[in-house]
Amino acid sequence: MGGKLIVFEGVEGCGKTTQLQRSWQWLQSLPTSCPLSKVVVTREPGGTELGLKLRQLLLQTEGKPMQDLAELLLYAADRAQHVEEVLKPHLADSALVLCDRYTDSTIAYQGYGRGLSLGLIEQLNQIATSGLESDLTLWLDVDVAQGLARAKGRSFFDRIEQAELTFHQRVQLGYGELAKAHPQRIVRVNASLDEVAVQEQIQAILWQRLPQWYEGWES
Ligand code: Z5A
Repeated sequence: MGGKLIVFEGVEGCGKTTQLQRSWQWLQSLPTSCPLSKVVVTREPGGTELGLKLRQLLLQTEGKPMQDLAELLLYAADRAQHVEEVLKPHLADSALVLCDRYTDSTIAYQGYGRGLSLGLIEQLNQIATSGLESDLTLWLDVDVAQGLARAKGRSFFDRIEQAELTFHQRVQLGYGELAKAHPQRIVRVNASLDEVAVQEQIQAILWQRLPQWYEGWES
């Protein structure tokens, strides 16, 4: 496929949504001579119409607790729809796709966080994506307590944010292990700094990758 998939990952409050938007603005502002056909923003869960319904189910706080396996399968269903409806068509159209969370979230949250089988999750990720991996994953690494404090600055807490600190610490450990296992695909960003300093790191990383991806790109 001609396009490239860049994923933003990290624990709650790491600032990935903020940085994804800033990156999108920066990429849009590059001179038109840069050979980017288009830049698309999307997310998981909730990047499609079906996904928005699944997102509501996944993040709701009322009702009986959702079983861990049911949660895993709903994330997989969201991803299967998203890959076919959004990611593959845009990548086939040579777009640069910026995606808020993807397969590593499932490994970190459902695998390391909830303790579900990593082998099972890898199988499900493979089925849901038909093997589509990110070209680059930016792991916004922030201390769990610092991230949660940022997230708490908001007016509501969703179901997962109410979970205990140790859960988020296991998720964080998961991201660390993933980064060690995939050093070329996953690049760590120090997300404990202010928004501008975090964006500067991301632009430096993209500035290195873009010429490797797009012929005729001059950095
Ligand atoms: N999940 C899962 O379990 N398994 C899966 O497979 C997938 C997802 C795909 C929803 O994801 C949930 O889905 C998530 C994991 C689970 N768990 N929860 N809850 P989400 O990405 O939609 O929600 P989120 O993780 O809570 O992300 P968020 O709310 O969008 O937060 P964020 O992207 O990390 O941060 P932000 O919105 O950019 O910033 C948060 C606040 O911090 C905001 O007030 C900013 O102004 C502030 N901020 C941002 N950057 C900074 C810096 N650098 N300094 C200070 N303050 C900052």
